[in-house]
Parts: sequence; C-alpha cells; structure tokens
Amino acid sequence: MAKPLEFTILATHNFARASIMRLPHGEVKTPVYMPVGTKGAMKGVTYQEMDDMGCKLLLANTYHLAYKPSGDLLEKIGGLHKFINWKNNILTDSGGFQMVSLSQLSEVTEDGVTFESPYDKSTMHLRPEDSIHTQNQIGADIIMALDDVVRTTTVRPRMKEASERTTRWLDRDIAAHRRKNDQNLFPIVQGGVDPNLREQSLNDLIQREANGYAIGGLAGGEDKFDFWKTVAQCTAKLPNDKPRYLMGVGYPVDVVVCSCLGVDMFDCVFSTRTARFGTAFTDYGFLKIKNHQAANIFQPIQDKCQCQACKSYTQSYLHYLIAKEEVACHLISIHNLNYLIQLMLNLHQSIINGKLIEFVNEFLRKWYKKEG
Ligand code: PRF
Ligand code: ZN
Repeated sequence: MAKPLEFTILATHNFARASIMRLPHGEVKTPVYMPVGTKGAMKGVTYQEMDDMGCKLLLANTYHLAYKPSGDLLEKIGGLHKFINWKNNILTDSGGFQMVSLSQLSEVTEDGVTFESPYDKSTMHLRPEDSIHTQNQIGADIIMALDDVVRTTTVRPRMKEASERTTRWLDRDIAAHRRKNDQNLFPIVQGGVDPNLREQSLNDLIQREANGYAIGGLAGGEDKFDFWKTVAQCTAKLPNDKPRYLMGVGYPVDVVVCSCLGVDMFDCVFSTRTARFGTAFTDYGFLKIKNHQAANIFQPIQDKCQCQACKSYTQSYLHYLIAKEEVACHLISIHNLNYLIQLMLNLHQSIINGKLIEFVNEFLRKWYKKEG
C-alpha cells in the first residue's frame, strides 16, 4: 500500500520549497493556503466557488462537526467529502484550538478537555481517542493530533505542562488512529515562544513517525520577532522531506515570510472574516470598501484579478452594495480567497523559476507602498 501522502520537492531557494503534495484526493502545490470552512461550510462562499478558484485542500473543524452533524452521521453518509460534495482534499483540525477560542467554556485535564457548548447547555468531553475517532469518521485526508493549546503568551509552568501533555496525547492519538492507509495524522509542535520548550517538543515529536508536522501555538498575540524566530527554529529542525504546516497564519506578509522560512502549508479565517467587515486584500495592502473614497473609484478591487468580483464589479458598486446587501461581503470573500490562492501559486512558481528574490522584493515594495 502506497503512503497516503507523497511529498516531492521540485525546487528550493534557501529554506523555501516548492513542492507537490500527493494526497488521496489529488495533488496540491505548495506553499499552499487552506481556506477554513469550520463547520463544514465556508462563510459566504460555496464549495463550488472554492473549486472554481482552484482550491485543492480545505480545512474543517472536528469540534464543530462532532457537535453537528456528528461523527456518527458523517460516517453513515460515507464521510465529509460526500456530505459536502467536495472532490478535493480536506484537513480536519483536532479541536485543540477551541481550548483557546472557547477558553471560557473549556476545562483541560490529563484525560482530555471538556467543553460546555456555546449553543446550548450540553457538554462534550474530548479525549485524544475521541478526537481521532471522530476524525476517522469524518475521513479527511490529513487529520491533526489533539494538542493542549494555551495562549501563546502563557508562561511556565503551564506552558511546559501543555507542551509535554501534547506529546503524551500524541502517543494516545497514534494508538487510536484506525485509518493509517488513507489518513495522515500530523503531530503539532508546541512550546510557545520559549526556545527550550520548543526544542524539547521538536525532539519528542520527530521521534514519532509521521508523514508531516504542524507548528502550533503561534499567531496569538506574541511579537513579530518571537513569532518568526520560533517558526525558523521549527523549520530548521523538522525533517526536510516532509510537509510543514503553520497553523492559524494567513496574513499575506506572514505567509510570504514564513514560506521563505520553509513553511509549506497555512490556514486562517482572517481572509474571509476581514472580508465580512468590508476589507479587501490588494497588492498595495488592505482596501476598505466601506470608506467613502471607494464610491468614486470605477476600477475593480485589484487590477488584473480574475475573481468573480473583479471581473464584474467596480469598487464604486461594491461600496454602494455593502451598505445594503450581504452579497457584497460574499464578493469580497471570494476576492480575498482568490488573492491568497494566487499569491501561493505565484510563490510556488517563483521558487521553481529561481525568481523568489525578485518576487518577494516586488511583493514587499507594493505592499508597503504609501497610497497616492
Ligand atoms: N493547535 C491546533 N489548531 C490551531 C492552533 C494550534 O496551536 C493554532 C495556532 N494558534 C491555530 N489553529 N490544534
Ligand atoms: Zn478579485
């Protein structure tokens, strides 16, 4: 039986890599950005539109899916791919991150985490075994270890405990995993921005065989220097021949910098969340469609962008629409996702063409260019 993940590096530039990742539902070019459809639906964008944009790998969340429609129902239907009619790849996060995002409603012990539902009064006890069982039922191509996630700015001894518990839970995840032939379980490096804890976590995780590794516990309010430095520490140590996934990062400059540091995969809700507040990504930074200046601009959000919004509408029309219709947020979401998907393809291609320096130079020059 072939491995469910084959990682072929096509070209490198210093630490940056351009690769093809072969998964059970097709090939993915890296570096890649994975759009987030937490509850088995993208906010304001259909999966058909995602496919049209060229998305080959998207992210869903175990905690939310376990709650509704439930792992049992998804198993009965034949998995999440069938349920949402998605032919390409899916990655499920383990539920670990909800320990932070729903921290008021969760309690962690060595056994697992107990969540009080944000929707009703019910509770959910999620042990590593439960997370993996549900992820086996959901059937994503890549599944994530259940990690003990604390806020990035947490200090010892709680940070040390969380990082060490993540390794103990990983052994329970591996023992519980029933679909090793068609689902890849990625361990998650923790340890905050403490270099010693990171080193320990890296050493522990590398000893466990895996087809890819994730870097967790970042992008949570730490300063930029510590963030990038920790990413560099992780990519320097993780195996070269396996994909590296930086969790929860999707700010365009970070994606470019961290690709240069040797990261292959990214995910973040930022692109669609910020779109719902009326902010669009452009080569020249963020564009607030709500601002009154947009009313007099009869150009698309981004020159030459091939997305539905830019092919059809001016900034002026979107500005007018945003006050009245939800469809404006839908169009800006499509534009932002398309922007990130294209940014990643351009990064991939520039590494292959030996033009990464020129690409990054041009990207930064435009991104930080003053308006006017
Ligand atoms: N762990 C998990 N999911 C995550 C993260 C993590 O550390 C992050 C980083 N803040 C985003 N999503 N399981
Ligand atoms: Zn566009």
